[in-house]
Amino acid sequence: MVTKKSAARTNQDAVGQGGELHQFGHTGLTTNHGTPISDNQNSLRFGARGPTLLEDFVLREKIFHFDHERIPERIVHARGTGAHGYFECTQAIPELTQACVFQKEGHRVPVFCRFSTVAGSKGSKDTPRDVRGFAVKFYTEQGNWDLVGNNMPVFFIQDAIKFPDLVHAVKPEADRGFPQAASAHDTFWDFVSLMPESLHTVMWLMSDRALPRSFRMMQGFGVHTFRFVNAKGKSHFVKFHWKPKQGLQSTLWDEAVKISGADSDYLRRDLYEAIQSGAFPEWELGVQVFDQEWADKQDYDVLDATKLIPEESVPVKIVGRMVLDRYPDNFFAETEQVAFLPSNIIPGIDFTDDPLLQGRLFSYLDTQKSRLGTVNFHQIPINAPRCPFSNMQRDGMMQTHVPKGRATYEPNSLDEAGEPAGPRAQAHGFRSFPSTVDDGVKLRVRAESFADHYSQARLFYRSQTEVEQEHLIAGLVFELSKVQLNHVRVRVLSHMRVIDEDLAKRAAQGLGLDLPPPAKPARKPVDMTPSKALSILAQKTPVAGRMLGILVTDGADKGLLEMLLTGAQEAGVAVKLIAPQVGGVTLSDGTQLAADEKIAGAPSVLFDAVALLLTQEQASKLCNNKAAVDFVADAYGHLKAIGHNGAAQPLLDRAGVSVDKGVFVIKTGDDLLGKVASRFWERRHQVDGMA
Ligand code: HDD
Repeated sequence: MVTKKSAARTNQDAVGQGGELHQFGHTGLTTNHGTPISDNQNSLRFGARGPTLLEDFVLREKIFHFDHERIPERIVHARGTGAHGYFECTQAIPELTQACVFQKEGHRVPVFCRFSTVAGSKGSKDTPRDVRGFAVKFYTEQGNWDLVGNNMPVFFIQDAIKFPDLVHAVKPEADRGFPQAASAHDTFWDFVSLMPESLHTVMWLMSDRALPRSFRMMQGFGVHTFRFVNAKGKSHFVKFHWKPKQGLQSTLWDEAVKISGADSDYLRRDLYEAIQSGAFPEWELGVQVFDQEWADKQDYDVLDATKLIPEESVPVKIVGRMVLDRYPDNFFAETEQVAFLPSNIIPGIDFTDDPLLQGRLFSYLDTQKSRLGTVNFHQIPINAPRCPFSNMQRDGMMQTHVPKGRATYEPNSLDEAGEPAGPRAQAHGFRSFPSTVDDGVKLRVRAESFADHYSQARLFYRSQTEVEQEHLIAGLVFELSKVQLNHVRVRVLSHMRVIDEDLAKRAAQGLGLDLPPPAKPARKPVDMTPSKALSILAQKTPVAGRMLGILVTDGADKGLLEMLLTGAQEAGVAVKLIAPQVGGVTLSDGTQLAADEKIAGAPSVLFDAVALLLTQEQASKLCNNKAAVDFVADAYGHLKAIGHNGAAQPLLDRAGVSVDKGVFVIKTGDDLLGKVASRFWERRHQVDGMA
């Protein structure tokens, strides 16, 4: 439906910045060229049952535009979702950087943030085992700064020249076109096992980090080492970290598999619903700052993107916060057309010689031309800077600016004749940091300081809790069981032996294979001190932002339900009511209550914890409802809190639930709400295979 508002906006956008706008007040349906349309239901034909006429410009324009609605999807990170918000400086750091966003506490700039999976195509699911993209565009007064990161602090390769190989290896296999959005196949494991530099990131990929419960509950990392440069020209190295206020949380593998069947849009819906309900997700921005002297003392090279800097070695200093408070008005115009460029940088921040970063500086600009079709993609509203911008670049497809005058070159002296001379370079403009290079020899080589591929893979594994190690090994065993080439499995195991002998042994056991001899590392790994910051389960996680599923039937106790609803609201926990039918139920006092979902459409994998408010009669009836039995059995199997009203016991029995700390009769709202973010790990021994 075309509303007055959207019609007016179409006119405005068609003219764009700098153009003249002549509004004649169209408010109804028109063609793209403004001709009013009288009939949008019927094409123009000769007689009521006769042929359609070529003359029908309304039909032809409509179909022509429709035929071209799709643009090439991103080669990686095709499936994503985004939101608008703001970044606020909470700790000014002018001594470190002159970047305008960090000069004054309380200073805010708008941002657009896009989260994504990496390997899957645009129509794939939200919850595969995968790295997640975490890209933020800051619209600053000094131009756009894009921090194009991931939810893992390290990357698979050290040099951008290997990126096409990595992506080809993980994407669906070339001859058969599958598997979609999955690393569990021959070509991926073949490649990574031949490229030991990938092993550290492979550990992250096998861990719970690759199965985030929500985009709102994952960290973000700039990955590379960047530079801060202050007003005096002094430089420090910096790594960027996003830390979610919502805490960290992942799904279990069995849960992720079932979520992808129940709701392939799970993560994007989660973000949408949170923002629409006013529960705006928030992250702190932290920086790890260090200098060359410190960098020179490390066993690893800070320019190597397969390495992280443990927070215990260089603490993360919090300097700002990002709040996402507005979902886009239009998915295509904003989320799809947003173009992130690591080369979008502002004075006060600079690149380093990290060879992966250097390659990215080329790739993103290039890809936007192929995706968005024009060198003028920066004029699309979501990409345009919010500060004035002006230069001598001209023309090109889809030019929407209408610059005036003759000043299309520089230098010029047109001003001496009273004509506009156009923009000039600015004294305070961006200046690259005058870094020195090691030597002047032109070579295709990898620095010796990039040679250790195992120490940090070991650090990561050993920094995980026991439960997380179990998950990592299960992930590895699952993926290698999907690999069909035995020599590839064996090669992976040989690397695991170098990373950690116990890890290798348990993986080999899971696969039913003998342990091969260990791989021969180019450089002997060192034992680094385990880092708590690398574990998800070692962190505290709040209940606010979680989702409780309440299963209700006719006759459910209204008082108990109200207590839960009030408690949830106070705790910032979202609630969905699930009933045998979406039309709802009649509560104990006769009140009619509409449901959000029918049981079969809302399995418990979609919730962090569940409550069962049933009458005994209804509970017995639900014992014959497979979706209801699975609802309870899965919540139990996925180690979630199950609060119930006692009368639900027949259904609990039918689902094979035994009482433990996480299965209880609700007496106060806090009984359950305090446990919404918890998993009852000790239960995993009872439900082997699901957790
Ligand atoms: Fe990349 C997209 C993150 C290495 C080439 N990348 C893309 C996106 C994210 C990242 C989050 C999606 C942006 C969006 O939401 O639109 N990429 C990373 C990180 C890397 C990395 C954290 C390593 C530290 N990427 C990387 C390399 C290359 C690329 C080494 C090429 C040499 N990446 C691309 C790309 C994409 C992209 C092909 C696809 C769509 C796009 O750029 O806009 O150019």
